[in-house]
Amino acid sequence: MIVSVVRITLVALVVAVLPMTLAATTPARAATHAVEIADFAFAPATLTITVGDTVTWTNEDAVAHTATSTTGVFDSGDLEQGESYSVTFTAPGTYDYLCTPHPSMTGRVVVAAAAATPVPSTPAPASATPAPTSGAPLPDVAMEREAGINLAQILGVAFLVLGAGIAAVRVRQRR
Ligand SMILES: [Cu+2]
Repeated sequence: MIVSVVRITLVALVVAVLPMTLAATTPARAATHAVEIADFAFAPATLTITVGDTVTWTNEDAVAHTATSTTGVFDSGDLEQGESYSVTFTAPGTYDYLCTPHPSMTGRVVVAAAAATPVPSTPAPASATPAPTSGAPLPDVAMEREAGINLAQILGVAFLVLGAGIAAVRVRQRR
């Protein structure tokens, strides 16, 4: 009986602590996003990423293409078939680009601010840097993590109460 109570308590502790550990060890990491240049088009034409992420363009066509920022932020130069070009975006905003030899080929990278590290607020004219409107996924992720930790805490307290109850019953049975 004593052994089984100890076992139940240990299992309860492991079950309660595990979600906390998992929640704590999943930090936001910089990602790399691929844009394919094929059939005279960028795919995806619009890409939404987070500050610190990298975009890699790869030309699949037999003719040379470029990924050239319309505001001079980046320029791949001619990419022959199979060649790639990467840019890491360190500031939020909307980055339009095109292919210099074929200006009808256009694309856009929308860089959203990171959720964990707030970007220093440098107030700029709204017209100069159109702010990305699709910032919804970031708060969702943060809320999920908070919910996970809360659930773990609730579980932990529940198991502690359960353990105390079992101990109290056992003490009574002894008397
Ligand atoms: Cu082109």
